[in-house]
Amino acid sequence: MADISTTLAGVKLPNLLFNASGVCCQTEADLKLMVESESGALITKSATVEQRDGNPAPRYTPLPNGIGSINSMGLPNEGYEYYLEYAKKYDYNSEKPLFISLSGLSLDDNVKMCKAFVDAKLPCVLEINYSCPNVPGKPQMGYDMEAMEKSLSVLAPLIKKPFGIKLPPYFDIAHFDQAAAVFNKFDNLAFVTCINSVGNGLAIDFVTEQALIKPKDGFGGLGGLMVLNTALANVNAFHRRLPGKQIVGVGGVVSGKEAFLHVLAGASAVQIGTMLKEEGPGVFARIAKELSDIMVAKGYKTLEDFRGKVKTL
Ligand code: RRO
Repeated sequence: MADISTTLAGVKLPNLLFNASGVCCQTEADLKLMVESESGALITKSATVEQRDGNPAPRYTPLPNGIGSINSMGLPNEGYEYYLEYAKKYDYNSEKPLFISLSGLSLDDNVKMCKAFVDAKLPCVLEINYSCPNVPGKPQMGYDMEAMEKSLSVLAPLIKKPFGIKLPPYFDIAHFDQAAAVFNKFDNLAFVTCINSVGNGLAIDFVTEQALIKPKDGFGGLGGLMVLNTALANVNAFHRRLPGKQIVGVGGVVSGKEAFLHVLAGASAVQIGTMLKEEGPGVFARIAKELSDIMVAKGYKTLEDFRGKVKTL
């Protein structure tokens, strides 16, 4: 085996792979499956102050030919106190770090939730979700640079220790520049997670001529293989623009090969969403082995040997 361990936000992970928030992480039963898997860490479902049922079903479906998935879950979660209690009980000696995703519906909500976690003085790491595409009437904050800066200027000093943010995909070089200029103002913003699903796609069944999911007239976030290249571009764009910060790559990882490409683009850890949902927690052992085999074949001993070293023409 090659060494696929990594460090994220100052915390050691035995391997770089974990779940993308939203998959296999809403309930204690889901989180138990993550603990028992060969992932290198685990992250909880994005939490709001109050419990939410989310949008009506069908609200997730894989798309034909392995191209990916569409979802409009609508932030179903058990409420932040549930995840706080879980974090208080968590066995931090397990060598599998715990990340907590928070997605307040307002800055006040994020302040309230962050304060509760800070006051609990736990070794878990916060990832603030600025990019849920699926709450009707709530635009993604990641596309509003001023709102993001205002939010970070309140949350970063409150959290004090290293934390991360989950970003939507950006599609314009000017937007990479603007977002990076904001993020570089906050020293304890330790990592950015790129990318959340590509928002507001539409999948239609050819035969029935019907949208595949029910919420929002069928509009939902796209994930899986079809977003790989958008994800790699976002990982690399922020790797180049955020010196001293880390990137968590997510999007399009179906095998060791895509995990390898995320690290080449600059990722320090890699999350898996659609493929975890489709294959189950056994995906981590498979992809870890495939990545290790690729590294051995290429003569790389550690992730540092090739992280961010994509060659340009
Ligand atoms: O729950 C969701 O609908 C959801 C969230 Br919060 C998110 O951040 N990304 C996504 O694709 N779905």
